[in-house]
Amino acid sequence: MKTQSMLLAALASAPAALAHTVFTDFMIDGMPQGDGVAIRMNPNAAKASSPVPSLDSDDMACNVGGTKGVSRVQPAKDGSLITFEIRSWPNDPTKERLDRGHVGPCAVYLKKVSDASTDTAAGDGWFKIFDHGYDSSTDRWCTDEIIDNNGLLSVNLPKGLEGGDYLARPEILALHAAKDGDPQFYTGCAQIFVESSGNLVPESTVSIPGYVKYNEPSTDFDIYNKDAKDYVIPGPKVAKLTAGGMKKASTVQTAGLKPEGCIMENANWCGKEVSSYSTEKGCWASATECWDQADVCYDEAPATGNAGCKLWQEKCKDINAQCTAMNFNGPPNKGKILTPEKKSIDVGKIMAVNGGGIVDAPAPKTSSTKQYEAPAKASPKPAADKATPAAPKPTVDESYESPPIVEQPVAAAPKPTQQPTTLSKAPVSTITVAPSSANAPAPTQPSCPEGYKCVYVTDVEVVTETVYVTATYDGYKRRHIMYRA
Ligand SMILES: [Cu+2]
Repeated sequence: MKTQSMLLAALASAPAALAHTVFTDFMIDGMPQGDGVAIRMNPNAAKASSPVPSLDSDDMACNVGGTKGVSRVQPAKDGSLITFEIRSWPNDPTKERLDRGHVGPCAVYLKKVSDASTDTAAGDGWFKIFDHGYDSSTDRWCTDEIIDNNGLLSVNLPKGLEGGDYLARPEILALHAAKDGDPQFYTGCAQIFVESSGNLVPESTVSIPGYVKYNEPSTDFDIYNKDAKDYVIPGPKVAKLTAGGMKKASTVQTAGLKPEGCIMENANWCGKEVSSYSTEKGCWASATECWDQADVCYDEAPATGNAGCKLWQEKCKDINAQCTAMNFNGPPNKGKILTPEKKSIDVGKIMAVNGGGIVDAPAPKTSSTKQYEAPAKASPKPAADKATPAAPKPTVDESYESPPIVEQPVAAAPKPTQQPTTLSKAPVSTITVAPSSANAPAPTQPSCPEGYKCVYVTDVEVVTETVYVTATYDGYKRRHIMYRA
């Protein structure tokens, strides 16, 4: 007993977190919604990238703390492409997305809710729209696909879904410690509003938690001694959809929109213009208004950071400077939107169209080394500024009819002629584009198609790396403004 408690104490004092991962943000049709915007994330920034602590807890639905929603709900179109982003360092997309030692399947679930910002998420109502495990033809797991796609997991919403609020839940299961009773689930939820006049609903749903348990073939699989091609993905099959929902002419989002007058965003926080002033007293009062909002911004900043708060702080400093210079006519740049403009990005490989599995899109041969460009939200001048949008914004081809959704994922793969234009328009790379960290090709490998760079990963290596995650304000010190009466 003593030994055990000593061990526990040692564990408790061990360095904070391993390099796991977390869903930090998402894109709709390639457009970044902003770090932490409309995303349910573990509110404990120091543990944000940890796997869900227990498969039996409500944390399985939308991650730790995920029974509580955030204020924003982002509009998506019928059949929109939703791209989830993972990061090992939640506030730094330039770093590793997921340690290569994490191998396993991934999936995306949806739940129709009446209010995505208040729904408690846990419980029945979830249905799967995509999953992918191991592909023996390429010897790659879903995690390999995500890692090699810059941490992006893209799936199309099934076309014709009943419109309204949904929680969209990506899931990664890392199996490296599954045989030791530690299947590591990574999840989170995006709060979306689907603008659709469709009436498709799932034929059946499952409860989360409950849909997967410990000591099942999917969660205690020994990746080191078993053949990966025998692996069975956890949870239900991709849901069959059936007509049966409320057919409405058109659904209009009424809640969760960006608040009026939001001139600066940091995750779900919004800065609003301060009161106009023309006197010394008014100037300092408005400065206080500004700093008070900054306080809230920093307090509410999720693990993705406080870049927006820092920009907001500059505004407050400008007001201070005005007051000090006895220029009592402001605020400066009144009403100017300070949120850096969001630009659509190339999301790379589209993982699934209506549950069809990884889509081998015909990549244009010229697009071989398209590198992901970080949204650079913290900087007012994104690196991609000069260019016309890096990727043509994927558009939904109205003539495309989604293939019938059937239980067998292979059968659901759309025929080449039926592929939606999202696949052919965007410069999608199917074959791995070598990231700088890629391993050298192993000696005996299948040949690489002409015009592509191929990277073969044959060894699964568990790398345990210790990193320190801190939730400090990063240089920010609370500013107390002397009110000069
Ligand atoms: Cu991990």
